[in-house]
Amino acid sequence: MTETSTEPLIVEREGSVGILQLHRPKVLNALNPELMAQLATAAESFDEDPEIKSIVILGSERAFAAGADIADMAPRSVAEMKQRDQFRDWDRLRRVRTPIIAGVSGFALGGGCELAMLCDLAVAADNAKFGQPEVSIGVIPGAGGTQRLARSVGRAVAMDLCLTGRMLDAEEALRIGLVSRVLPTEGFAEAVKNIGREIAKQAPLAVRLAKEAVNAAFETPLEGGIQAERNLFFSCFGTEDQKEGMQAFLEKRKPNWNNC
Ligand code: CO8
Repeated sequence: MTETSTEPLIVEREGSVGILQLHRPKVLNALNPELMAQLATAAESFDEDPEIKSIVILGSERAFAAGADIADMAPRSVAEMKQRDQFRDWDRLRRVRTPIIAGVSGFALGGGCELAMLCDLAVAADNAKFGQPEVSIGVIPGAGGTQRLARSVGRAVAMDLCLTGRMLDAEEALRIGLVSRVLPTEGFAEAVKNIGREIAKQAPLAVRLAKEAVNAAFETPLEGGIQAERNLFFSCFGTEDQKEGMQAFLEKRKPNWNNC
């Protein structure tokens, strides 16, 4: 394992898994512009690296991220907020093609919850707490929270969370579909990396196409989404991995992936 940077972000790689650890411990990993810029740059560079097949974003045991940095935002005017265009880095992250897994331990509030939802998969430690408490500090979610919550957990729960600002625990997050798994806090980081390793074992190009196809469900009406999935499915038949994967199944052996 090689560490290439420290605060506000620790960037590591373990085999085919790129690991990005939010690291602003004094402020519960509050997301300031510097952290978001580094996160986007590191994720893009993993995305360009053919050896990296999945990316994991982690925080600390106490906090994934307690939201955007309130101290940084507090004095800003409308003009300053627009001028800074912080969402550019969120958009860069959204365009990464490699699957990104959010491993949420502790608080994932406001922008922290939005960051988890921006990832392709979110898994929670049993101590996780999610919420969109922006109304308690006079704003609303700004990094996609209202839209992604409404799409992933439905209007009723999205309204409940965004209007009351209440926190929900890991079990409730699992029940409503905000996360796909709840894992013990003990050994959590390793368990999340294992999910990354599981993804990394699959046919890499097919994984990226599957991500694109599932995302199409969020971005298009059903008819358009079905068409997008069909086109991506057909395109798999132009890859060596499709030939290898199916042949390996028929020959009862493990596949050797070539496409990345
Ligand atoms: N920003 C800056 N500092 C923070 C933040 C934050 N979001 N959250 C916690 N901190 C700091 C605290 O100020 C405190 O600092 P200090 O030790 O210097 O006083 C330290 O972290 C520890 O926090 P607490 O003492 O408050 O710890 P507690 O265990 O008592 O409470 C909580 C933990 C419940 C998480 C509490 O800290 C809290 O409520 N935090 C704020 C949560 C919040 O409101 N988040 C939403 C922010 S707004 C947002 O995310 C909008 C996103 C949209 C756009 C994003 C791009 C611009």
